Amino acid sequence: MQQIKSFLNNRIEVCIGDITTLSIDAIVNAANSSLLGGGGVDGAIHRAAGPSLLEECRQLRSSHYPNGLSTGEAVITKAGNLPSKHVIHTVGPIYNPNDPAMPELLASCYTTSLTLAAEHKLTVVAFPAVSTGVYGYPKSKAANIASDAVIAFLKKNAFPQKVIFVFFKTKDADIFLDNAGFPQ
Ligand code: AR6
Repeated sequence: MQQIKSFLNNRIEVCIGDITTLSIDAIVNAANSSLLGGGGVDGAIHRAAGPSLLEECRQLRSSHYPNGLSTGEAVITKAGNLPSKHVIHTVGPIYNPNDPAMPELLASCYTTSLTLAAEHKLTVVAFPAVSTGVYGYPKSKAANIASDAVIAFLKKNAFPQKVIFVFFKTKDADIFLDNAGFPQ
């Protein structure tokens, strides 16, 4: 994992690498409402975590979310064989430029994930760029929404102490930094 920038007295880091390799309190999964896995970062997380994560997700579906997890919501599980202690699964919006609810739904992914982290007193949490892959959210717009949501949350809450934005590709990290609302 390569750290390229930090902000807000080191409470925010921007890194390039594979989120599944992080030994921290929680990594966030850009899941779908089924919670039963998929491609992209979701596929990578389930592959690295092994079958116990899928089993816990199956149980959550039958106990709490028979119709799936709604867009903008988040749920926390253990992390199976991953080096991280927990996975926070959130469902980003599938991008639709004509739907005015998009920014609010994407911001909600970050805020509900961070609320769970705070409730569990987690110190370090990492996010992938939710919705910006298969779900097609423009990376520049998503950068602005994600950074604003995280800054607002951290200013109001002591936990988590640190949030890491993780990008798989250097170019995505550059787009993020160009469009994020971090104080320079
Ligand atoms: N570490 C960090 N970032 C990653 C990794 C990784 N190992 N792998 C991919 N990314 P996506 P979405 C980046 O498509 O748009 C799945 O099928 C990737 O480069 O994973 O929210 C789910 O099951 C991109 O920037 O998530 C859903 O059906 C970002 O993660 C759907 O895709 C998000 O891309 C969710 O789509």
